[in-house]
Amino acid sequence: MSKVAFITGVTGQDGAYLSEFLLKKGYVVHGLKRRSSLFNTDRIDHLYQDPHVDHQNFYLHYGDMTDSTNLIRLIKEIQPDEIYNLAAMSHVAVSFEIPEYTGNTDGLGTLRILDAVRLLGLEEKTRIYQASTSELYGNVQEVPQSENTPFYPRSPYAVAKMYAYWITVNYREAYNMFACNGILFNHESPIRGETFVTRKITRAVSRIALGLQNKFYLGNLEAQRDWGHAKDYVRMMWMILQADEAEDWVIATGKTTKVRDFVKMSFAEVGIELKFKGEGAEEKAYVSKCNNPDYQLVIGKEVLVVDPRYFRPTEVDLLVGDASKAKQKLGWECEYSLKDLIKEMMQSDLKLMQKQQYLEDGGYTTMNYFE
Ligand code: NDP
Ligand code: GDR
Repeated sequence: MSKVAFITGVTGQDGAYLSEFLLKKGYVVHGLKRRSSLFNTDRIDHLYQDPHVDHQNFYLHYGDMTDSTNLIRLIKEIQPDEIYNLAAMSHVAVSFEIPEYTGNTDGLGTLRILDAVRLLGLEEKTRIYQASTSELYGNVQEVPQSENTPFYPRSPYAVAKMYAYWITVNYREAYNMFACNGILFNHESPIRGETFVTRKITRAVSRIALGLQNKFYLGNLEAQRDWGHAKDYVRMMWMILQADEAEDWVIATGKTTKVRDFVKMSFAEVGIELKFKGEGAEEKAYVSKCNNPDYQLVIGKEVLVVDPRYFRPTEVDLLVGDASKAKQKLGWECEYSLKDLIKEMMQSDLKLMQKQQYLEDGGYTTMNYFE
């Protein structure tokens, strides 16, 4: 019999990679999808199966993390062996704009999943993975951060995720449920949301190299993040639920990089060198060398400007994770380096931007570029 998984947040970056991973392992996968006015299934369209044919193993269900009765009904119908709770309002900066909604979805949403499993008497059958985050460390108390580092959340998102973390631990201890937190550090990919800093950078650098855009704007260039590849991280989500005991796990590469250096590395990937001038809100970056004959960039051209509108009311300055426990006990290793990740993201965005340009040149579409 195939195992059955229920993934909330199936339309997101991790939901898409995890669905693909579990389907390859022979799982039947059920995903929770919010109703939206557009399809919003781009990341999982390649997995879609016609519901009118037999032997379907990938199903989508309408639902929302703020709707308890919907979650209870779905879990009752699906009877999952494993639940991966990935759904969240996941943008830290946006959580300052919509803090109550973020608390409801990211914090109480997790309780709704746990309590549905308990109410339905599935405590012994269903294992639960909770998408916890390095944002819990916030104002860091220790470098690198491990499972034993104290939390100090610095955004409504992180505070909501802190509730989710502890309610997961509490349900494990109170009801003997197999419920685990994966404390994942930043992980990216070519299908990362366009407003997270890595994807914003690789999209903008691609457009600048192709001559489709002059410059772009970022906030804090000094922030340091431990960036990995989403494919390595979804594999670990699965490993966490196959472990002998329910525990909490840090997943990270152990290397940290400044936003500024991610920008440099992305430009370097297409043969462009940058020079930074000024400080803080005054900082700008210019082209200092262009080694790629395909790109006609003038030396001295301004390509990046710091815009304080992207600064956060409270920032997380330095994240770097210690994943020794996962490596030793579960044998997890990253397969991708940061350089591999940037190369893959740049190649993908260059192709995407060229495709959009062809369509626009042919009069088939208007290009939207949101920063
Ligand atoms: P995304 O933002 O790409 O995806 C979030 C998913 O949650 C989307 O499918 C979204 O649906 C869904 N969602 C949001 N609100 C609701 C709601 N109210 N009801 C139902 N579904 C909802 O995030 P990632 O894939 O990057 O991250 C997955 C999880 O891991 C998140 O919980 C995130 O907070 C956490 N995390 C992510 C890290 C990272 O670096 N990527 C690191 C650590 C933790 P829709 O498509 O309709 O918007
Ligand atoms: P983060 O990711 O907040 O770490 O949360 P994000 O990519 O948004 O920011 C990383 C760092 O870059 C700085 N930054 C900018 N960020 C954005 N988005 N846009 C900008 O223009 C910009 N300029 C500088 C930020 O200030 C920050 O320091 C991600 C999400 O996936 C969370 O859901 C997840 O929990 C954590 O990673 C781990």
